[in-house]
Amino acid sequence: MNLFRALLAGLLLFPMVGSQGLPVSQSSAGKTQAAELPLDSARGGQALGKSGKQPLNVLFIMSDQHNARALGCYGNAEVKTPNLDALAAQGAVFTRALCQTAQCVPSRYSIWTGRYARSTGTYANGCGQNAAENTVADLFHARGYVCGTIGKHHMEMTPQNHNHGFDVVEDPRSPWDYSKSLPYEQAHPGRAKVGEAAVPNEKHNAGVIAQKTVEFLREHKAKPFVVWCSFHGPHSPICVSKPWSAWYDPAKLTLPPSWNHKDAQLPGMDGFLKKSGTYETELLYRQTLAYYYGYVSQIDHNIGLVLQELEQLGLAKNTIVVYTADHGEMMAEHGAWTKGGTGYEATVRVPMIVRLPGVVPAGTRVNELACSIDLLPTLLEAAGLNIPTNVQGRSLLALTPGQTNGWREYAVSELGGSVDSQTVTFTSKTHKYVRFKKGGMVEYEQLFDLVQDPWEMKNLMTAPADTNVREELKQALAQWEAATPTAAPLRVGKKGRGRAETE
Ligand SMILES: [Ca+2]
Repeated sequence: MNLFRALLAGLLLFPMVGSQGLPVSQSSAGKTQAAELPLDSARGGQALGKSGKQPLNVLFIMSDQHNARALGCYGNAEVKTPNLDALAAQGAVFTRALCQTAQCVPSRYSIWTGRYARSTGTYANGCGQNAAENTVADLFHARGYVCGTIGKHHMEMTPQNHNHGFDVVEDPRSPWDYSKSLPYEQAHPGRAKVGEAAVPNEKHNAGVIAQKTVEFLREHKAKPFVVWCSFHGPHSPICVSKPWSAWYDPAKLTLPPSWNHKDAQLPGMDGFLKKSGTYETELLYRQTLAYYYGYVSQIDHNIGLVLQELEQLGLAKNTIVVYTADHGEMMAEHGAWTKGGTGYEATVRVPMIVRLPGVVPAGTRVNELACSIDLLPTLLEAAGLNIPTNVQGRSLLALTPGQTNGWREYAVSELGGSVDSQTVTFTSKTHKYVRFKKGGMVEYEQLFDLVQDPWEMKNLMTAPADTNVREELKQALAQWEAATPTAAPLRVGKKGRGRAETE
């Protein structure tokens, strides 16, 4: 048994079994009714009172389009993220965390279900969701938890899917209405609007979501709860309130080394760059980076307010806190903003921080490949609940620094309307293979040595010296594809068809 699990076993009142997770209770054939689910542990919601222990709460904080390099705790000395840095110092930072789909809806659904897009059928924005899937809220709600989602969820919420198990659904403002309602300076022409917001933080979307989350905590502090606090930013429009709008001097910021490197052969690159906006000068990159950092800092401030409330209510010691993003942001890498359908680290790598008092030692840094689909089983194991057998991620509590316990060698991200037309990014600890498919045909490939070339500026696909690595990754990808259940796309709408049409 590793360190995290040993500490968790001491905290909980149930036996631990092996390194593959807790005993499972559910068939992969479909959703199990709540009544069929057995009690899991002394800490689970229905077992309240039997053990005398409080159940574990879940505070899941996420943002939209946060490049992992834009965080102090991930090594950036220019952006100011004191609250997330403090959270990281109190728990674990997963330095190599990858989302499974670099697009809103499929990535979020993968997080909620612990499953790949090709297995749920929610491949892209515009796809529906299969109500037979179990989401995080379905699973915790069945144990007596009150589950709330505050802010961006981007899902279909219907009577048929019981709001995916959420008792409370609040999305205070649509981000798109919000973008239209606020004037902003145009730092550059193009779709990705950038500038100073006309409203203070209290009326800014980020501030409103934090306040609503605080209100949820106050109202439900006596119950076991799961709250999803989900910010719309730093996704564009990059509209930043004072004072954060003026925190960063564009002239003093460091652009990523790849800002002037563009792969002209990359499929969809023209449309991608057009969508990013028009950046004729280095100054425009710098100005946009300054506002992006400002938006990250504004969100960090609001996360601080939520964490402060958790502390003041006496809930911090008994709440697992997670911070992540649905995907990254190009952030000037390869000349681009937003994300497009690429497999670059800027878009598929995400921040991932987990604080679990008494279980995850402060200051832990884990360099193994972590995935967004690992978060659901992590929450379930931490709370002492069963992990359904069809969950494809693994609890991160199996990891201890320096002790990998047979952890995965590869991580997969995919993006596109179907398995025949998508970008697949297949990452090992040292390399990355990216395959662009259209209509069942491979139209482009990339291979990067992430150790020698962390900014991905040298495509090694045709380098003779890297033949073995390339073939190893392609074979491993083929094995993964053969072993992973594939569902038909669920109603791919207009937005979900094209790689470049991402949100
Ligand atoms: Ca998104």
